[in-house]
Amino acid sequence: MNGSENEKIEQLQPYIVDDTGTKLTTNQGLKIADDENSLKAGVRGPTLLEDFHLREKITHFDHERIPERVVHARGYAAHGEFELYHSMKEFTKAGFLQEPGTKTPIFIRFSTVAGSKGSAETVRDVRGFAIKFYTQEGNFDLVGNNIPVFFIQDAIKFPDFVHAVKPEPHNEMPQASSAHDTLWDFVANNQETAHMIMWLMSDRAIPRSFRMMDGFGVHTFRFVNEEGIAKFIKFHYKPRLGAHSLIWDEAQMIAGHDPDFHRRDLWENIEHGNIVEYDLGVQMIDEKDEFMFDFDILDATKLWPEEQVPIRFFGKITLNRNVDNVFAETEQVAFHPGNVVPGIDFTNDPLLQGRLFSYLDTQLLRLGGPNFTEIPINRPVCPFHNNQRDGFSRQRINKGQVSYHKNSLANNTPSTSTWKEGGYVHYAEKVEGRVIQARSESFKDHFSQARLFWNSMSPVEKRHIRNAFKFEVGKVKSESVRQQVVDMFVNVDKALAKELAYAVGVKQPTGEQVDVSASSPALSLENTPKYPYTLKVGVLIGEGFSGKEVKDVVKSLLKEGVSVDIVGQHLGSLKDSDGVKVVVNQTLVTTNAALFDSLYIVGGKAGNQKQFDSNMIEFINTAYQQYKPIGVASTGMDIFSRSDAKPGAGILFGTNPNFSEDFVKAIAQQRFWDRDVYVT
Ligand code: HDE
Repeated sequence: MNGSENEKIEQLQPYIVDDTGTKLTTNQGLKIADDENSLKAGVRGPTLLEDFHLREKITHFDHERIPERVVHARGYAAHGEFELYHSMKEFTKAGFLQEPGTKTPIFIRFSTVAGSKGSAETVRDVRGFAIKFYTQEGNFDLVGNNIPVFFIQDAIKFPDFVHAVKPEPHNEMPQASSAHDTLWDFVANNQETAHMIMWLMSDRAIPRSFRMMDGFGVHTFRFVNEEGIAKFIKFHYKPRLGAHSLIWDEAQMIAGHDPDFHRRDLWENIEHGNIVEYDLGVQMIDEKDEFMFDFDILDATKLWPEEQVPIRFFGKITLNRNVDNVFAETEQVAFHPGNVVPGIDFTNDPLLQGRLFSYLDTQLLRLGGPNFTEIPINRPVCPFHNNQRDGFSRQRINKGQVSYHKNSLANNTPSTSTWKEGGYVHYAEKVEGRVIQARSESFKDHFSQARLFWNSMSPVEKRHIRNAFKFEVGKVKSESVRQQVVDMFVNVDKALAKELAYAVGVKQPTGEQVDVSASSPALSLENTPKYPYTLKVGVLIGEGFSGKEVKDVVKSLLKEGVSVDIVGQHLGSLKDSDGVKVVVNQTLVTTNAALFDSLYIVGGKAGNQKQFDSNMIEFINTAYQQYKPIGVASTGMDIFSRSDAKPGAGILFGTNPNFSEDFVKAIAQQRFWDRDVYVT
């Protein structure tokens, strides 16, 4: 077994088919003699109904598509494992959280929310971060996002929210974007959205990579231990590479140059054997402390500040294997927050409660009936037995006479299990009250945490949020909606709302911001860890380079795990005068500066010098405007001096004796914000 094999991968093996080197047959196994021509009465005559091969092939093709997910349609997944490093036995009975060292196979699907299945990946949106743990006690699904709060508080509003954010129904525009009238009309008229909108306007909504974003279970769940003692919990997953983001112009350029940017990044890194890791942890609150906070812990528009409730990390998530077939695995995987194991339970969060219905329901339509749990990617790795029978595409062949409980003919089996035997027993929460359709008073503060988030941002992050608001609300055609948004966000920050009012041409707001001065440093991406590992450098190179210089620099980048693309005027290889050869794997027209974290400008000669120089200057200008580090080799000085980039922080020259070391540090830093390139 290599490192990426586990019980789930083994379970999938009998279903994996390799058609290479085989004979072409029908689905009945009949060998095919002709796959080029349908059966006709005469070479130019009518096609015959008798042609079963034609009919089977076309019919199957006609039925290849299934409905895309109503939300989170655009997604990408990989296999991996979860390894427990601290026992959580004290808090939960969950079998996979008992013994340190226990490994559990996992499957993670990342997604955007609003866009269709074929939409670009670097759009401004929340990212889904759904994990299926194939535990020995059944599948546990942690169906989270990369933002810790949500737009609404009660599930009954989800269809309204989704209708508002999706493309507008009369003209189906815009695709995969919240920058339009209906979303902002919804926001202003449903002010529980305020906190989440602050996150959506922030850099969190344009992650650099699936490998570099936080994950959150969002809802408050429960851990319950063997003795039946419960704690409220919130799940957190943190990437070991730190959480990093794109900047808006870059994200927009990437959406055009490589709409598959995020999946390509994940797929390539796993293919290259690079380490993709996150730590999994929980925040915990004792049952007795339920009402100790100035927010309601059942309200999914609120987070628990880490400074108040620290995260206890207990295990490591690793992704290490790409799927064999995206449809069979990534598309057919069916997540459901209701898939839990003993020791993990729900709370009365009204958003969570609605999800417990929705996910099962949606799979029935999407996967065509109740047997979707038998699809290989969805099967648990532990045995499963019950009296459910039949339905479309049933795979199991259940033997015997009995398919009911209780029975005597099969000795009352399959039989139930007690809590001690691993049976799922719902937490015996005490409930009382009147049946009522209402929102708790404790859910009504929509602005304090929105302001807490704003207070926690660095000046650069605040600038990005202001710009995002100006872009998004600036796209809204209705002046009344623009005014309502300005009047709403004055509650969060007066200066922000005033600037927005000016930018979107509406009256200055008259309200006041809420009186909250607290901040939570953990919310700022400024404080995230920074490493050079797996960041991508484009080496812009022509003929006549200094072989030794380039070789040494590239070697030191590779040593730190930096990924390098050699970008020339044409594909093939280039040689310097000492015979050092480099193989060009991208050209200045197949790629773009936005797709790199950093550039190394080697410069040199090319067949069409004028074009080579002007393409290189465009690359340098773009990287410079996007605040990226740029390394300049001795042969690159001339072209660099002809660009708009100016020497300063994050610009490193090969003539400096510590160049390689400093360049690697600058790559890890990723951005050098003090360049005077933007005013807005
Ligand atoms: Fe989902 N959500 N959701 N959601 N959600 C779906 O299930 C729904 C919510 C999330 O990669 C759907 O299989 C309701 C919060 C992820 O396959 C659907 C409500 C969070 C994914 C559905 C929410 C999420 C989904 C669409 C409000 C973060 C993708 C297809 C009550 C904690 C999973 C499907 C994947 C997918 C319903 C709110 C995360 C329709 C009704 C909050 C990551 O069932």
